[in-house]
Amino acid sequence: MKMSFRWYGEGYDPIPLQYIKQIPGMTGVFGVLSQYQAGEVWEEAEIKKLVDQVRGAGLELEVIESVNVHEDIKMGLSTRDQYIENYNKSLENLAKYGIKTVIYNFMPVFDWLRTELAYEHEDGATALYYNDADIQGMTPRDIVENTAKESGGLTLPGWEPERLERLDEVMKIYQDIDHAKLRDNFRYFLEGVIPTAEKVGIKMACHPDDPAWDLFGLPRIYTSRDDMDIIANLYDSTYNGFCICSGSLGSNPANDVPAIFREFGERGLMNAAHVRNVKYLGDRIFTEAPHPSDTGNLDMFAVMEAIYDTNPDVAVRPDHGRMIWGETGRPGYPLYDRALGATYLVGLFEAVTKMKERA
Ligand code: DNO
Repeated sequence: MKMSFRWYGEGYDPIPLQYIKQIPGMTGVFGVLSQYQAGEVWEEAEIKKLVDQVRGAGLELEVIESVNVHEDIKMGLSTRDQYIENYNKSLENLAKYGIKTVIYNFMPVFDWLRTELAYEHEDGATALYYNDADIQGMTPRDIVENTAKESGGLTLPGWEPERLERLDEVMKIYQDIDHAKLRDNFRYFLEGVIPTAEKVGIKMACHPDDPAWDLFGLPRIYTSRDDMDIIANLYDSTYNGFCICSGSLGSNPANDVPAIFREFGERGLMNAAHVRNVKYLGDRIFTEAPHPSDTGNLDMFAVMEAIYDTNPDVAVRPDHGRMIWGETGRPGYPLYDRALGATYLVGLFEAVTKMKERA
C-alpha cells in the first residue's frame, strides 16, 4: 500500500511538503495543478515543476487528484469534443512525467457537499457535517455562498468561483438530464478518454458522489455497488476504474463498504482509495469521524483487509480530517488529524499483513 496525502500545491495548500514527508509511513502525495480550470490543457512545464517539487521533497507523485471534467461533457453539449481532446492532451502530458493514476469525478455541478464545515464535536474538534433537512430549505446558490463563507478563503474542490458563475444556466440545462442521460454522457466521455489512458498507461479512477444520493434534483450515478457495476460496464477496461472512497459510499448506511472494496479490488478496478470514517447521527445526517473504527460507523480493519487481499500496492490516502489542536486551514484538509489517520491506517495495514503472513 502506498500511503499518500492530498496536496493542493504551493500557494494553494498551507501545508509544506516537508511536514507531509515527516508523517510516519508517508510515501507520496496525490497532487493537482490548482491553477487550471476544468477543461484546460495541463501544460508540460507546469507538470514538471510540480513533479520536481514533490520528488525533491522525497515523496512520490504518481497520482493526480483531480483532473476535473468540464461541465459541458457531463451535460453532453456539442462543445464536449474539444474538452475531451484537451483532457487527452493533459493525460498525454501527465504520462510523460511518470503519472500512473488520475482521479476524477462525474458529479453534476457540485463535488462533495456538506451543510456545515465546522460542526463541533463533543471534544471541541470540528468536522464536516451533512444534514439533509438543512439542504431542503436551501437553493444551490445558498449552499455555494455558505460554503465559500465557511471555508476560510480557500476554495474547496468543486467550488471554484469561476465555475459557479454559470450556476443558474447549468441548473436549467440539468432539468432535462436524468440518470440515463447522464450515464450516456459518461459513456461518451469514457469512449473518448479511455483509449488514450490505455495508450499512455494512466489508470483512470472515478470518485463516488458524496453524499451518495441525488441533490437539488440533480442525478447522481455513482452512489452504490450497483452503480459501480454499471459504470464498469460502460467501458470494459481496467483503465476505467475507481477511486473507492469509504466515506463517500459510507454516507449511505445501506452500502456495505468493505464488500465494495473487496469486489472491485478483485475485479482489478480499485485504481486508488480514500479511507476515512463516518458517524451517522440520523437519517441522512452524518459527521466525519476520526479514522479509527470505534469512533464512527465503518469497519476500517475490514476495509484495509480488503485492500490487502485484493490490491496491496494501491495508493491510499486518509481522507478528510477534523480540526484539532487549534489548527486552522482548509476545511477537511488539516495536517494533524489526517496525519493521525494515516498512521492509524499504516498500523492497520501492518497488522493485517503480519496476521496473514503468520496464518
Ligand atoms: C473530497 C474529495 C473529492 C475528490 C474529487 C475527485 O475530499 O474526495 O473532492 O477529490 O471528487 O475528483
